[in-house]
Amino acid sequence: MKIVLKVLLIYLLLQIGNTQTCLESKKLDETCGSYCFKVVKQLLGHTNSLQKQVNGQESELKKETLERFANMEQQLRSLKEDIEKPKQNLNEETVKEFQKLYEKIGSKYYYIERQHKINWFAAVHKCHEHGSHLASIQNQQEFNALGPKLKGDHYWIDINDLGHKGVYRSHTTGQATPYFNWYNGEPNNNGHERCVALEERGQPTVQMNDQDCTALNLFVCELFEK
Ligand SMILES: [Ca+2]
Ligand SMILES: [Ca+2]
Repeated sequence: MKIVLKVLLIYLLLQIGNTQTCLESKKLDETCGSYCFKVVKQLLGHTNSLQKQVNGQESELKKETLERFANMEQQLRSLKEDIEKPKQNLNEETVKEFQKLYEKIGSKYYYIERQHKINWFAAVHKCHEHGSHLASIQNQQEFNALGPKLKGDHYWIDINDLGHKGVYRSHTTGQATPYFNWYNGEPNNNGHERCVALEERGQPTVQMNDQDCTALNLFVCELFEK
């Protein structure tokens, strides 16, 4: 009899689940008899009480989890700031180091690359990395000061006619180029020549020639005026 009762109790607990309703109590009473009903009812009461505790703990757990997520998000944000900050400082430091390489020639500061030859676009980028721009010669005085420093090779400057063929502009300002000093016969737009270099052709100083922008040349960067 005791075994039958136990099996029945387990069955009923499984069937009834978490919520006790009047209907279920009635059904239980009919199925189980009054003694059994009293015992099972107590057990169900205990189960419900446990369930409430579990529900309470679940909501606490949810709250705690949300708080943890918020905390993690804050930590990630702060970590991101920490990572970006030194990078910014490093760039500023790098720029300062690069700018030590600039020399005053005439009234402006220039960096003359004498080893690595790159195309015009890469030269634009390289000067930007220094916090400067490709040399933008404004007048005869600047040309006279810089020219003698550029020996034996081709050096990119900021003049180009990439926008409209034959209309030369300064890449630095986007404005029409204020000063030219072309070799005789240049610019000749030979093939696809849209970028300008200073070059020496056995003359006492360099002069301008339009070249293919993908040609590999040395280059001159110039610091922005403060
Ligand atoms: Ca041209
Ligand atoms: Ca040319």
